[in-house]
Amino acid sequence: MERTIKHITRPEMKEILHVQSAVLKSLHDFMWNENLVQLMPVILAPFTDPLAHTVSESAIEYSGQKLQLTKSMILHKQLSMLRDDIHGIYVISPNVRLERGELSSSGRHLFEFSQVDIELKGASHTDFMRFMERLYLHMFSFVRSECRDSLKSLGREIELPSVPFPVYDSTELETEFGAEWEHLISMQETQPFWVTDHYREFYDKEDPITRKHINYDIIYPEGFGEGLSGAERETDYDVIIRKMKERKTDPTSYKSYLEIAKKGILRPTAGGGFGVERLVRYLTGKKQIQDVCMFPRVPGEDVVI
Ligand code: ASN
Repeated sequence: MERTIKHITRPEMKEILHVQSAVLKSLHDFMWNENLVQLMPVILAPFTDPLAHTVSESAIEYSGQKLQLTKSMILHKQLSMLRDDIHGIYVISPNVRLERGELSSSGRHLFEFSQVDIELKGASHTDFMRFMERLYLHMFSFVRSECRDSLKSLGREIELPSVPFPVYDSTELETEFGAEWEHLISMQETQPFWVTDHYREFYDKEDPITRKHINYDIIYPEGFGEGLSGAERETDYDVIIRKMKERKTDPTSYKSYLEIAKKGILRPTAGGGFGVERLVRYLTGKKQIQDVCMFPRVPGEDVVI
């Protein structure tokens, strides 16, 4: 218990929370100016993001229904776009991903974290990439000017990234750097950058001719690693079904999502989401993600409070 009390009361937590508050204030200001509306999160639903990697099952029984704990709001973002009168939305949602305990020492995994998820109607991947670069510049500038003292006491300087961010192709990086490409390129770079074309979940669009995945990540430099993932979305029912089969995604829990997709009314959108804690970790220069959370949920570790 002493360790927990020490963690909560450590002086730098105040400076870190100050930076986090500046990130969120500048986020909301930006979205307001861009005329995006904010959704409230859902934490329980019949379906959630299948994710591209395996995590332990997290679902509850309620009133005879099986409800999944949200892993990301991706499919709900997509469904909210059925409305004609909304051109873009964002949501800050808790994501529960019961990751393997071995990830406890990665410095960047939590089994519960907060994701800022964004979706833009009719946007292409490049529209969304430019949108995110403007948002990052806006947040970084605000943090730099409003959190001068906090950053100084944390010993961190933030450079404004140049735009457009550099773009790399994941296959080319793998050829050049091998399986550990993400970490190696992150160590080399000095500003956030994009990595495109990842084999992932069924909802990320695939180019029908080249079969390239029209998706992207933002990777932070200095070894901080992946911070955002997103894509243009698959809207064609037959393609969704084929991709679910290829990925061995059990369609059972996706029944209502698939019924809607079958009507052919899913809109072309592009979007993505970034982890709040990972962004704050990068901006404050902390090695361990638990250092930026008041109540960290570290994979495999006991939850004390
Ligand atoms: N937020 C991501 C997206 O919009 C999905 C995820 O977090 N897995 O594509």
